[in-house]
Amino acid sequence: MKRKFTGALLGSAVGDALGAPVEGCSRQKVSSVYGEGGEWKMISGRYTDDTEMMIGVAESLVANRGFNAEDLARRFVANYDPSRGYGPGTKEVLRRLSEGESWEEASKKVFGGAGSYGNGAAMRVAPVGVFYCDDLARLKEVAYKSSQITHSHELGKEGAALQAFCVALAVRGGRGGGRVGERRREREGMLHELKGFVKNAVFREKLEKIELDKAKTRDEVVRELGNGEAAFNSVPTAIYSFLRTESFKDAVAFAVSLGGDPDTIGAMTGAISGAYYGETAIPKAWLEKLEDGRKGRRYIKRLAEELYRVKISL
Ligand code: AR6
Ligand code: MG
Repeated sequence: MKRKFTGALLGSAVGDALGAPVEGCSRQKVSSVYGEGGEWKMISGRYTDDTEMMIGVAESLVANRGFNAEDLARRFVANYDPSRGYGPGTKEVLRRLSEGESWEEASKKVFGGAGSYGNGAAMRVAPVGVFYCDDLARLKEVAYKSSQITHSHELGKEGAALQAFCVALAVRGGRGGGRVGERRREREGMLHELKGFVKNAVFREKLEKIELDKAKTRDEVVRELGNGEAAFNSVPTAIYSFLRTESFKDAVAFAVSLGGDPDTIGAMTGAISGAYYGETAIPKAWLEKLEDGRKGRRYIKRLAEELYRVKISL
């Protein structure tokens, strides 16, 4: 169980760092950078806003032994390093929060008052998924409230809840035997639960396009599921990247290979896959390359272990 917590948080950071150098690139450009041979050597190891915010979520859950919106909003502001590549909506919300606006209100002002449906709430939600893995009602409530701080659009919030739920299913899964038939049935069960979980048609329609008995080409995945910054163009894509593969490495490499918003699709796929396969399934070479400064790889691992300790002490 502990290795699933560390796997989810480190997996998210590793996926983010793997995708970061090719952010905004086409699928074709990604293969010219990482090669076609399947080697997937991590280029830089520097993580982006996805991981910086995910760290804030984990720190806040640990310090408060659960969710505390005001504290989380303060941590997002305190941790903010503009060089990590934040989305424009989130930048504006963080500025408003730093000027004293309330966590419930600041996010409602962006995009002409519609609020953001970007994937910025889903990309950081892995700690919520592992921490509330056994309490679906609370998981959903906390995913929504943690989104509200920066992403108040219903689709931004449901995207985060869907990603958190998939991480929770991954924590609970992967314990049976390794037989192909069993693995297959488990994934069908996960997909079924995910479809039953979502309320908005845009997510339901995307999940309906996922077929486990047919491998889509990358072009089909990009066309049918998307590879962009909107939650509905990236959360189902991350879920699909996990479901179609059989290892952490293949899942995250597939996610990044799609281009578009690969740091975030990589982070979300890495969180699900890390929660499912556990920390030991993350390629050593990727983990070793992940930055290890003040809030780097060892810090993230300790944070995940503390989150686990808090969880089992409740
Ligand atoms: N109306 C129109 N466009 C929207 C709306 C809306 N209501 N909401 C979002 N968008 P943002 P994020 C589009 O800025 O979600 C970083 O690189 C709009 O084009 O809230 O925190 C992260 O790593 C907007 O710029 O940022 C992620 O990869 C975009 O969605 C990515 O950016 C992102 O929403 C998203 O981060
Ligand atoms: Mg990013």
